[in-house]
Amino acid sequence: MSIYREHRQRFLATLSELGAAALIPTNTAKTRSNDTEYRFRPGSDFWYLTGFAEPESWLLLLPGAEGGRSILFLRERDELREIWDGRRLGVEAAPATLGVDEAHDVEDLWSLLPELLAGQDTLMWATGAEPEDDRAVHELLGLLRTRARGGVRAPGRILHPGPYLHEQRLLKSEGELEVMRRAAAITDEAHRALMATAAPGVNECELDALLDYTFRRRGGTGAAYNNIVAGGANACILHYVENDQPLEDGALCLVDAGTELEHYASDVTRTFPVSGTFTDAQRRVYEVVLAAQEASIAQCRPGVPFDAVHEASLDVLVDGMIELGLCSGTRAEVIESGAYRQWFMHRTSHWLGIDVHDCGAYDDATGSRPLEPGMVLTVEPGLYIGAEAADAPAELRGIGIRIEDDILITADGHENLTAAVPKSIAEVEAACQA
Ligand SMILES: [Mn+2]
Repeated sequence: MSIYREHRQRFLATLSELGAAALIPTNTAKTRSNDTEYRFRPGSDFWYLTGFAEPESWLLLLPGAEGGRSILFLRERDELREIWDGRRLGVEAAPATLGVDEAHDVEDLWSLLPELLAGQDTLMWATGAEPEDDRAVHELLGLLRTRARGGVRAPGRILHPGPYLHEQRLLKSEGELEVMRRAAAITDEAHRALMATAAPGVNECELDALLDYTFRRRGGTGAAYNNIVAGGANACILHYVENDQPLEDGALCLVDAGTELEHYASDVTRTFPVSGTFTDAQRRVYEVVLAAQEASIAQCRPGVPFDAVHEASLDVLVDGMIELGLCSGTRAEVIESGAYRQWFMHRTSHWLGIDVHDCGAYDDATGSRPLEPGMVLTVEPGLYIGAEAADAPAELRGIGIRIEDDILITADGHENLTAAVPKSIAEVEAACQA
């Protein structure tokens, strides 16, 4: 059984328990400019439940005693449109190909939905995502209510999928992890290629293009988010995406990039010396960030609160800031005052999955939620010392370093999905000279 069918059956079991129907559209096409569009990317909830990537598709799930029913709405085959816009699966082939119970032409969505939703008490619908779809769903519910005198019962409750579908997505299945491991392997190859290619005078854009080339050549759907290729002090701009400057001899290069494979993300950051060898100052900062990252990864096991992963990095980074002359006082004073934020201004982790910043709550009733087997999170501490940072020792100015891996929580600890990407100073220097 495909992983998507398995996801759908599990979610249908939840819906059947709740007595709720769920309506899940894919993404809408987004205009890039005038009459051209961005390459289509399916909606994450929709992809998770179908593995189907065509635009203009909707999934309706109905609860039921025998595991419920899945109904897909998709574009009908059309000889002329397919000549212009590409192949379509079509209504007839959809049930056998995707394992859904029924399929209909998406043109009939709004005329069939009233009948299909009549008698349902609860509709799971992600309000607030697409205003036009929101309006259509509310009009549909209004229409059903006008039929009350005819004995039609309209759903009286709308539930957001967050606590249900997004919690299911947070705990990865074996099938999903297999995809994420393959994505990690492609991302490893891409980072190695960059370390081997970078040299003084090579432009950031060449490395950016090499990332995309490696991702796509190996079967990825592209970058999971905009590549960051930041030479020297550009690394101190957290979301630097211009990627258009020549790399300078003696500088570092920070690369935050991961492939998307079958619409699952990987998310890796490495920082390496353009010339192939760290300077003494770069090495001292790198060792602090690496020790912080290792301390955080060591916290990754079931039962540990999500925030403890961040706090482990923060402790090591703050000690390092004091040692490097970036902050003064004790660790407790620097954390209390927030003075560390000048050099480390972001959090350490986020969930990872179909979305690079994946769904799932970070807190529960107890506060920061405990980690559980099947969760995947990034661990990405950094230190950013701007070129103009007057209160930093001169030799540290212009150094920005982040190190990021993708960590799966397992029953007895964790698995670093991206462990193969060179990370120690010796490994990074060897990869640069490869
Ligand atoms: Mn990240």
